[in-house]
Amino acid sequence: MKSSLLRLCSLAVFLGAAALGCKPKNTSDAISGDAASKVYVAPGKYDEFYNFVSGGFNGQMSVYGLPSGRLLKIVPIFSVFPENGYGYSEETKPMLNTSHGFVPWDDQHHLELSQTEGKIDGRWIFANANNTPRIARVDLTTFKTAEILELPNSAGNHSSPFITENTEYVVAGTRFAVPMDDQNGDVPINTLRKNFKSSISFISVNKDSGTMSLAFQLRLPPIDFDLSHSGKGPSHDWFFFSTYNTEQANTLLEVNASQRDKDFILAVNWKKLEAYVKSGKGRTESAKYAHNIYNEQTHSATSTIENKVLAIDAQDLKDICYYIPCPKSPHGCDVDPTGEYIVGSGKLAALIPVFSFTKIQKAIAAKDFIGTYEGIPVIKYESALYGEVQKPGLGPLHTEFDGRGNAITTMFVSSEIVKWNIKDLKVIDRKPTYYSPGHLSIPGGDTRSPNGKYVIVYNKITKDRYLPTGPELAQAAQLFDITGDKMKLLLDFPTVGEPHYAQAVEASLIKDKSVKFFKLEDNKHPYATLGEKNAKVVRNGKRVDIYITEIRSHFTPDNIEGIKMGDQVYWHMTNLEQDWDVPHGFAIKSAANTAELLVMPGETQTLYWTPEKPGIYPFYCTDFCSALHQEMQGYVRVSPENSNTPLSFSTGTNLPDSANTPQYLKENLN
Ligand code: RUQ
Ligand code: CUA
Repeated sequence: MKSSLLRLCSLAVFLGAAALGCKPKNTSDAISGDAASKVYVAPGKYDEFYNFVSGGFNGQMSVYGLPSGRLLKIVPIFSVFPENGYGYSEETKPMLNTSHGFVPWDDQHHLELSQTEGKIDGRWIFANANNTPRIARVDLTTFKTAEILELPNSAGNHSSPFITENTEYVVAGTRFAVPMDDQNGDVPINTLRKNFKSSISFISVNKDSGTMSLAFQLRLPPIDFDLSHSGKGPSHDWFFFSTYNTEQANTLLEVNASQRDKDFILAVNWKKLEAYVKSGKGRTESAKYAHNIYNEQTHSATSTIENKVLAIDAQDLKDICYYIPCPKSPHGCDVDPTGEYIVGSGKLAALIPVFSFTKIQKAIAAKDFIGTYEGIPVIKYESALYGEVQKPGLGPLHTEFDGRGNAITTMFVSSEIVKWNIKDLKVIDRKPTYYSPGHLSIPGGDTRSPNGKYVIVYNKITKDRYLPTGPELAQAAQLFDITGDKMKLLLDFPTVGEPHYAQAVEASLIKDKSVKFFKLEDNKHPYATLGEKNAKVVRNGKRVDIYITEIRSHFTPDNIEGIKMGDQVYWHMTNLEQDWDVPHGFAIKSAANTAELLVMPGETQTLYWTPEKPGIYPFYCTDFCSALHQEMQGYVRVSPENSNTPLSFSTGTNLPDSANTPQYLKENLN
């Protein structure tokens, strides 16, 4: 206990001193003279890259253009989004359904673009939710969340979503060890070592449709997975995971999970594992998890609860899993473009170990193990090690590659990025960042073919960088030119949410495939109204379906009477426009928790409404769609439950009662 406390104290002193001591002094010095022209994208011109940035605690993904740093879009994934009604409309609510019910907010850390032969193919981007473990697939033709798959037997889904080179699998490692879902979880917390397990989920991805399915889960000893990356080229069949808490502590991990000098990188031969599963080696366990799919034809999501998972134990398979000791609580686990070098970044280490895939294979063949950890062989550190980067900086977290034989690593504690050569492990350059960088991203920087033009760094702390905005400050991204030996800071801009991992890709791979509007003739929504003449209001007992259309600049119908108290009203809003960039909105007064919609051209979205008292309720369009946008409005009348107001609806025919015409209008004064 005493030694634990001592360690904690010395660690705190070390981290504190480093954070103070290394804060760069003169921040303006760091900017090179021609920086502005390098990031200037003239009005009307496109950026060269899309930058997809995780939102952290906002649960969304944001999309920026690079090099300008212009925010292009926020794509809602795991949290409701009032900007476009995601999670509010009847069609999108099922996307946020889980085995625990509707979850409106999650924590999104990592993004991974789909790949073909180790190169980004621009089709989909995968995202993880940590808190209620899920993996999502975003379609890059619509920039919409197309699918969300919940993961059973997992908690704090951090080590995900990392993919194999042909997007065969999306892989997700659990952060927390937990009792398995089909076991009694009512056990003392300090029986972790006996009653808890860790799992890695393998999610298969359909080559054509992208549809995901939980193929199998690998069960492992109860240690925490942090990050991962798949092998490439020669190491294609392998997956690598960083772990921490090999101490198997269940309390005060800050101290108790920093006891051992080394934790592990776990190497998994997923190809062999897949073969074992195909030969029937798994067992079926009961589990409960949601699988949500958005259908672009019906413009609607469905949520299905699955109830089985195939599980397979690492300890039973002697040639699948190997632990490699890695110093000081490794965080990032990054594989270079050749697939030969695996970089483990120990958060508390004063060096960066680089492992060699060839040496790992030799060590496995020669059984060069120092022992086993709960039945899994542990390779001797020196036998797996290619070499160590000495004195790289303090607090290495993440590494990306420039495709020219160099790696760039973020140093959280010493607030810098450090460029080093993979072959000779020599530091080439270091540049301060403002402050405490987490992830970094080079376009294609974790694939076989990076585009080494820029690195963009995501900082955790901004302090004095921008105008103060109260206690909550934006995080910052910083863009560096990395084409020369020396890295040059070009731009720094605030971001939304808290970025963790990000990906970037040449815009040319995505921009021309972008959907401009949904074709009305393809709209298979069961409540679509494909022309104004089809607009109607249909009563079925207490349920009222309003088939309503929007086109510049009116609703059909825009006068509705005969709605009664106790009715369950569904406003099915179809946007009839067939042109790019003409959404219409919908807002109705006092519509409880779903007050608004935003509907894209050709799309149908539904707002559920239960009137709260008899009266007149105005509704209007919320998106400035034309010069007469402000005129895009209407009324609905709600009568008592027992009234006999007939159901009626119209646009343009329910003219004002002439008995009440004001004199001014009668005289037609202008
Ligand atoms: S993490 S700042 Cu959630 Cu990827 Cu390293
Ligand atoms: Cu439609 Cu404004």
